[in-house]
Amino acid sequence: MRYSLFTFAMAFALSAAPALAQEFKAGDIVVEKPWARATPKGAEVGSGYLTIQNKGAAPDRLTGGSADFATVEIHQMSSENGVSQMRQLKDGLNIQANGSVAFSPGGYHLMFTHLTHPLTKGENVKATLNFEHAGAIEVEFSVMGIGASGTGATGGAMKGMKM
Ligand SMILES: [Cu+2]
Repeated sequence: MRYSLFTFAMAFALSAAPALAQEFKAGDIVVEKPWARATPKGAEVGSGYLTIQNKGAAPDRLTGGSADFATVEIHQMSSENGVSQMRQLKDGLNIQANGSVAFSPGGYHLMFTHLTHPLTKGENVKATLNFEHAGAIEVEFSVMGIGASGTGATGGAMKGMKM
């Protein structure tokens, strides 16, 4: 009996973090842990998050992406005078030499517009990211709950609907 609670906690932690596709690489660029939020039925937009690492000695640039389930845009959410706003980064996003950029709710995100179907928790969806130097990288987003704030064990926590 003394291990039962521990076992339960472990099982819960594992179930709260569904199989995550971990790393996708091309050249000096490594894309880690892409995840997306599930979308409510009828929603036309969704959002995706990941971390991009540049292991090279020269800067690179994420210039855009594509997917068969949506149009992929690079967005930045920021807060000015307490008002959240987001804008599309039409010129892409610079990734410093030996640097990394984390996409997360409330900051950088990939915006999936013109969704052809809702994103359902537990599924994986594929997209291609294009880098100026590293080229195209096909990545797979793990779809987390609608209120998910990250890929950790607290992924199901409701933290508002920031994108
Ligand atoms: Cu956006």
